[in-house]
Amino acid sequence: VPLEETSLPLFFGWFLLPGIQDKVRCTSMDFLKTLDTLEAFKKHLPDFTVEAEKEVDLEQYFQANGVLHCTTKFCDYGKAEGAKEYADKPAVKELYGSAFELSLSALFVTPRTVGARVSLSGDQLTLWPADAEEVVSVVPAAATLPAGSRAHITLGCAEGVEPQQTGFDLLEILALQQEGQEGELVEEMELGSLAYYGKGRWLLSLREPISTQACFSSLYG
Ligand code: 2AM
Repeated sequence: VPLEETSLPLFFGWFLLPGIQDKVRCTSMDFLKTLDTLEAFKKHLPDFTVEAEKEVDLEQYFQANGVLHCTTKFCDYGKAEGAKEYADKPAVKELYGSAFELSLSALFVTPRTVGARVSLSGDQLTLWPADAEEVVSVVPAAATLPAGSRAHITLGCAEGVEPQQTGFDLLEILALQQEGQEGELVEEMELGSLAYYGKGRWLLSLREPISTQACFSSLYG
């Protein structure tokens, strides 16, 4: 592999500081613990798992992986399209190593992933790649969503599921909302309102967004 390819990271993103990582993980665990005991969840269990189980332990179902972060640009060490252009952006160079406050506005669960939606501020959008929502082959309506719609933190994936799926799952839910489907309001929980979007897709809109400190950096892996 030529050196210029390895000089780019696996990805750029905001990495949550250690203390807040624990808080977000705990909030996510509490949510999963509550969700799988709800009658509404049990009713929709066949959408969620193909196996004819009566119950699913969501905390076991999803595997956590690595440091919590919100990917901005996946570079694949330079092999991904637009990687070099992104790394050369003035905002990326200037803000590399800076601290940010990310706002987590929702938690979502699907049969594949659990994640947190990140609502980016104007400043933060300067670090967002223009093509992040151009994934029409996976989520047809995604390209019509505003920039930053895909921003998320992967909190866990079901066995055999790649982390990039989390962003697709979020875009799918947002595309449904854009079409005017607000989801079926299932329950007012302490954290916020829980809505069901069919096919095992659940969205908890947080009453109080979770503000998380994060450092803009990159991972070489
Ligand atoms: P994630 O951002 O949804 O968690 C390393 O694999 C990181 O890069 C993960 O955080 C992963 O998903 C993200 N990632 C992997 N492949 C990607 C792709 N093709 N596009 C965008 N992000 C990707």
